[in-house]
Amino acid sequence: MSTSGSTPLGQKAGRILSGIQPTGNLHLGNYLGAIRNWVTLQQDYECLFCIVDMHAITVWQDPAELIRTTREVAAGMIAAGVSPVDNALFVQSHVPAHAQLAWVLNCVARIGWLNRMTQFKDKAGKNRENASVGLYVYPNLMAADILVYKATHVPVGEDQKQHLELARDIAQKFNIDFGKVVFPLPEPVIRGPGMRVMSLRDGLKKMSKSDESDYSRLNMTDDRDAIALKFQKAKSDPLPLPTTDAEMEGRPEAINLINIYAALTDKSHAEVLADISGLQFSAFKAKLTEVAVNVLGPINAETKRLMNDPAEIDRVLARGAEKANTIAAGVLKEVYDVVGFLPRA
Ligand code: AQP
Repeated sequence: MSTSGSTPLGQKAGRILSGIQPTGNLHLGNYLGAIRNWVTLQQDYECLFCIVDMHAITVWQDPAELIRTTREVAAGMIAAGVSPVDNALFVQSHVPAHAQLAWVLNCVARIGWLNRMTQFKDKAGKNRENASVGLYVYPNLMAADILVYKATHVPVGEDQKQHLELARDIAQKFNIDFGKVVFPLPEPVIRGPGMRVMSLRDGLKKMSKSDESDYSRLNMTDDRDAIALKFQKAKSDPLPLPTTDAEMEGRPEAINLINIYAALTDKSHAEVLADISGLQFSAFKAKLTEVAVNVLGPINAETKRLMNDPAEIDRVLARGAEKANTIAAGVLKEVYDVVGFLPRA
């Protein structure tokens, strides 16, 4: 939790908001696709990292489990290098202004805009009529998460680009409707490889906390045996390992394992293909296990250590919420004034 190496606040490149759902155990996809980049971004940006429990309940969550995973996500982020001292690390429901601004934004966003959101269509599936209203307006809450801090930058993966576009549209409409530039238009920020980690059971599906099969993902709390077993069982194909990019075509499972190896070792595809040339899948999977254990082992140990003291995690999150609330309450007040809500006497 040292502050050394980071840029002093006044000279930061901007303000970042990013979030993660406590819908289950953190997994390798969350780490390589998001958290690892946050650790880099925190050096140059003022960062607010939010554990978005209000987003999580847009689909059913067991209440006791939600409390456990909220703490565990916080512990995992800290163990992976996110500083709760330099940044605000907090729980979304601890800062009421998210929900309060979301209501105002519900009245700014248009139904037609939400109807175009592909993630709602994917998540609601065929049973659309039975999806929660919260799932439908999720993008408006996400816009509120960002705009309540006047964040200038948002790290986004491919799947969140459309939601960030919507947040920009809502910000712009609000500024125009009320004739005042209240919100800056948040920009996407992409650092690092920005990779998408796929399921270990299906190379065409993303690795996900809510996948029914635990064998589909590497949890950040998995020990060496679990990691080895999951890679052993990971789907591959009957062909020899590819030796060129061309040979990877049409082989999603092989590509996924090679991408994971490249990301964990910070190597290029060409370097990885040279490293694994001539190996059987089984030998490659043993190598993968070693590199994954090297990266995840220390994070796993630190997460467990932090989880032994839940009261300390709660204190850290309370301090984060205090920092976040100081900014959010000011922005909400400005919004309420602009909208014409009578100030409380
Ligand atoms: N498989 C992935 N590869 C790369 N990045 C990923 N992220 C998630 N899965 C992968 C990134 O992690 C950040 C936090 O994600 P999230 O928890 O807010 O939501 P999600 O993307 O919906 O993650 P999950 O695991 O798939 O959760 P569930 O199963 O609950 O929907 C985001 O930056 C995300 O891009």
